[in-house]
Amino acid sequence: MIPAEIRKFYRMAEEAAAFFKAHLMGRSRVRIITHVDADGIAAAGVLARCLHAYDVPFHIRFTSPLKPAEIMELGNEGYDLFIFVDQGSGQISAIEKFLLEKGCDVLILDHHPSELPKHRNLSYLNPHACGLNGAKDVSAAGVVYSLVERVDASFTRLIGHAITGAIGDRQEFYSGFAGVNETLLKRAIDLGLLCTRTGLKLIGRWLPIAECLAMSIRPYLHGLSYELGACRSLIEELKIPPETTLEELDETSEEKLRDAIIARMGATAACESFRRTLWGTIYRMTREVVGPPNVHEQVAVLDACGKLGKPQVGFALTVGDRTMLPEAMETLRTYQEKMREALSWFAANLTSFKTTQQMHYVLTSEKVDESLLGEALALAMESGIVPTDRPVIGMVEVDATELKVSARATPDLAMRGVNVGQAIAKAAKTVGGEGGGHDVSAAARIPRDRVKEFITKLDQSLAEGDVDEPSAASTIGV
Ligand SMILES: [Mn+2]
Repeated sequence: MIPAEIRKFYRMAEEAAAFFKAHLMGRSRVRIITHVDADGIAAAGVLARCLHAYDVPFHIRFTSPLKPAEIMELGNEGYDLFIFVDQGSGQISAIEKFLLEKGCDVLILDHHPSELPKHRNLSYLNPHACGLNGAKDVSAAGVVYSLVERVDASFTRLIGHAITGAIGDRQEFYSGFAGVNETLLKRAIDLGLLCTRTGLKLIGRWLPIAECLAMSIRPYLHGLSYELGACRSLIEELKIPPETTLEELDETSEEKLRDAIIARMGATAACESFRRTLWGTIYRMTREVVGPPNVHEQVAVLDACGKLGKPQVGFALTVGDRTMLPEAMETLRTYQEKMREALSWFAANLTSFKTTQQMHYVLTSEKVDESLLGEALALAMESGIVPTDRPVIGMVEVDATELKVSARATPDLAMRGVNVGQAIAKAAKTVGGEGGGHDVSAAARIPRDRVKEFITKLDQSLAEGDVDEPSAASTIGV
């Protein structure tokens, strides 16, 4: 029996699909604004394939959520339909003012929380409008997929991309997937479009094992990541022939290898998130995929493309363009290298972390790229490098006057009422900055000279727990 909230979500998907379909049949020109992360890119890919099938001209922009002035400019462009993907809910007042009131049609396909108004030119699909939680029940890729499969059943073949988006937004939990994601995964498996097995969740399962281990940043394997020699001797000790790949390894040998890795990790291995990040379900797409069929690896490629300012390269893969594959894989390597630098900085500078009642925080060096800070924190937590008993806050200098702040919390903490999005929004506002986000991930920009005040306020806000107002989705990439 499908829960009422999910049925309501699918009913709303029907309505949004009807609104969208009217534009597919006419002569509409479509403008898509999507987020520049794995979920936003995967979602845009699914949407683009649908528009392409109907010969609808469209233009895509990959960006963090638009500012009001940018939305005002959109209003001057001659498009018939504006589609906001993986954003838009938090920008609804500007959308109302600059697009809807001008008579433009707007479709919002998002999973960030917000109250959306009724307007005859507006249609939307958002899990929060159905009593679902956009941080865990469905991502933007799942939202877009749920719409296009109602436009035409032939798009069902794209269902695997919904899981890519969900994993990209870290919606795969110890217990598996929830809500809409769970129903999509089950269907994808039943249809044979996705297959699963249990094993090491590392990327590069098609490489010789030592190389695969040496490139791992998720999890970061202390003493093995970027230590090819150490990886080779580990493989030798286990008497695995050097050219063997993880894909070729039988189940028992893979378990032995897992145990050997864990034995190497010392205290880190006691961290549950480390073990869960290392070992578990691997998803493989069987169709409609260019590049690595392993969904975790696809996510890594899309993330890398997004973070390094090449979302169009990742997007090309999601729409099936093979020519971009070498550049995509090269981008992944560059990204891994930068992230490795950040993670080894965290591992070497644990004493720089300060602990308050409610959180751990650190002012990082310029070695940690501002745009990679949030993800680096998440990886450091998953890898057991930094403690996860309370939210972790990273801060890095953007320029002489501004600090970028990123915050991460585990789903466990969120279940206990921690909401870093709300807390950071409140604290940033107090010091004249700006911020927001989800319960487990958030970001802010604050004036550098008010950092002390910000820390105190953030600690206080986290202690207060749930605040009354819903936090607007951040306008800053979390
Ligand atoms: Mn998303």
